[in-house]
Amino acid sequence: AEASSDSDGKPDDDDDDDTGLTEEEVVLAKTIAESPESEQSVQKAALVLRLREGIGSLGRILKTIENFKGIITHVESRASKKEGLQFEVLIKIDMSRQSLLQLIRNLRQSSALDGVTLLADNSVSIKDPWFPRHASDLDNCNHLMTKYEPDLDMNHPGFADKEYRARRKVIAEIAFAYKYGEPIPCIPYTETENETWSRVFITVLDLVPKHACVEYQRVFKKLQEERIFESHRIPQLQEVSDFLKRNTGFTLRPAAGLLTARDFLSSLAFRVFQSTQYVRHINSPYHTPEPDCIHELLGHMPLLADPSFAQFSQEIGLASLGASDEEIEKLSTIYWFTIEFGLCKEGTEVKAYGAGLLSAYGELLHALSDKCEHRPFDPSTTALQKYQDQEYQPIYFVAESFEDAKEKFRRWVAAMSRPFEVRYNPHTQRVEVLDSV
Ligand code: HBI
Ligand code: NLE
Ligand code: FE
Repeated sequence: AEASSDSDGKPDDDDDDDTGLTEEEVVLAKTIAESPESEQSVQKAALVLRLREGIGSLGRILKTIENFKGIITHVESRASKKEGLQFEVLIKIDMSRQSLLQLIRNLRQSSALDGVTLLADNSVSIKDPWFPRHASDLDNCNHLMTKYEPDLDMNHPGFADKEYRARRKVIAEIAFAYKYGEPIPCIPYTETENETWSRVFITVLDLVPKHACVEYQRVFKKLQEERIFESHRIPQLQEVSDFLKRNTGFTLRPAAGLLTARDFLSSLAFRVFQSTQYVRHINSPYHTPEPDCIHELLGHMPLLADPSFAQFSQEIGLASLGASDEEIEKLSTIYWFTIEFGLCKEGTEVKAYGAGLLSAYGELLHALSDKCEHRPFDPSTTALQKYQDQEYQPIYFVAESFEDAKEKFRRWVAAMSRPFEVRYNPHTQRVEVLDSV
């Protein structure tokens, strides 16, 4: 860029250390380097290296790139006009973002080099952002939010409980180590953990007939008949995942905690639900702001086994792939006020279908009382509603039905800015990208 072409006073016309890549591509290289998603996935990158002492050191440098597991696809060198810098070398590499960043750090320390510039490869375009294309790509989507960590948050009920914190670590490790296709490890839950489950389960069982929507009740019964839901023990994620698979094709994968909204939503596109596996602290059984497996199991599982609801969930996921940050925020808000805290009409009555209500006895009663406000679900206004996740919600949105919510959601998504369409192919289990321009 840089000083030399500016200092000679002439316009910067593709001589010197400029390799003919546009400014746009350089910006793109930066966004790739900064994007949080694709740490493990292989990407195309191009580096311009300025060699200090002739081409002789190139061999060593290529070796270094190979050591960092980069696959070199192109090498081009030319003499530099800059004084003291004898060669400039353009190297195109396929490698994971993480290794690329390590490589660049390593090269910058080399005395043989006077500079390293990262450029984008022409084949990477802005219209083609990275997002998972197959459920196995979700192995790369494990980015946690730094929220509700019992280790870090003094208000967490587990903060002062050393044993609880150690337990959370063990269970989180299982999720971090998990890879697509593996069975979900079984957790032998402790007596205390099963006791916490029992308390919540019994209260929910009591309220379901009156307050839960019929779809929830239907699957809940089925789960009881199949002895997956029992009051004395926490179901294992694997058996619940098998149950979902038989009913709607949804499966579970273990999540270490609260994922970023982008990672969390993208899984839904593949009918994969990221489920925590740890249990809330025994001291706060009836309400916790963070998701735990009691919330996932009692709140989410019944409706993920309902075909219409499963379809709605997947469509939110598909809409999130390649969406902008602002759109992700809106989709999260819609997720929040439907799947998490949604109410729906049933004849003249209002029932709960949101998982955060069906796993929290206190809030379920609150949501159906006159202490809060009910508004009709309408994606364009619901998507803009601010919310907090600490206390009971002051506002809930009421859908006419799942079918109606889906219809309205589809019309709203169609107006999103994405320059391409995505479609899930159930035969290959891949997301296909269709250019619409
Ligand atoms: N991560 N594990 C997990 N569980 C959630 O329910 C969850 C999440 N990350 C983000 C998130 N929910 C919300 O932003 C949703 O509104 C998308
Ligand atoms: N408040 C819910 C519960 O206590 O079960 C969890 C909500 C997670 C978003
Ligand atoms: Fe949830």
